[in-house]
Amino acid sequence: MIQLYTWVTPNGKKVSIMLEELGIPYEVHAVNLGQGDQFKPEYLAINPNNKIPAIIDPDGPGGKPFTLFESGAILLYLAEKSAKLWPSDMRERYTVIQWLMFQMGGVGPMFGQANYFYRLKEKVHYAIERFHKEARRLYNVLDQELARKEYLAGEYSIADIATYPWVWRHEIHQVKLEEYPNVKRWYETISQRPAVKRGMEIPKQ
Ligand SMILES: N[C@@H](CCC(=O)N[C@@H](CS)C(=O)NCC(=O)O)C(=O)O
Repeated sequence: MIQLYTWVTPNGKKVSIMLEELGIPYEVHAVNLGQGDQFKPEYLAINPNNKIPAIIDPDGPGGKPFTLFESGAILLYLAEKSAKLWPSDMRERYTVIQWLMFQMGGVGPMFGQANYFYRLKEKVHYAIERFHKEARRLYNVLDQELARKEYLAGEYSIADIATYPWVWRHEIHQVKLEEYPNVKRWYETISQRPAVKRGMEIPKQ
């Protein structure tokens, strides 16, 4: 069974949503970031970058166990291995990868910084303004794209799975979805998916 190392944060929820969408059985290991579990030697042996998520697939390539960290790499691996949510057409596949990279390089880091500075007790106004502005710019890009398409890459894909849990945090980075009606429609549609509902509950606390 796939072993999933995760916590209650957006990057972890991407992988539990994906495993639920694929219907792959998995065992959850809660890595309590607040208590510093990510720095324990046994976890660093799985992810030397001391972050969640990570997986161990006992039936990896060549039938041997495979350890993988970085949520984008895990989504790509699970999609390719299962041949689901993984377009066979090269143009479609790279459109999915493009929006996945947009999430990994933009949405995740920028929304993450905005969340951090909004929650910090000592308010650093320059940082709040910078990351809030960048988050809003990214919401605008998403909104324009979703005005033309139901999902980021056309069909529902790992790009949506990667982006959804970050938009789920919109209240923390103080963005009103009403200002981005296409993102709101997309967010509400994805929220209705049974696999997404189940994946968002992981890890159970
Ligand atoms: N690029 C990484 C980012 C992972 C990441 O930032 N994880 C956060 C939680 S969402 C974490 O584990 N932070 C713990 C720490 O930095 O000590 C990925 O997508 O997997």
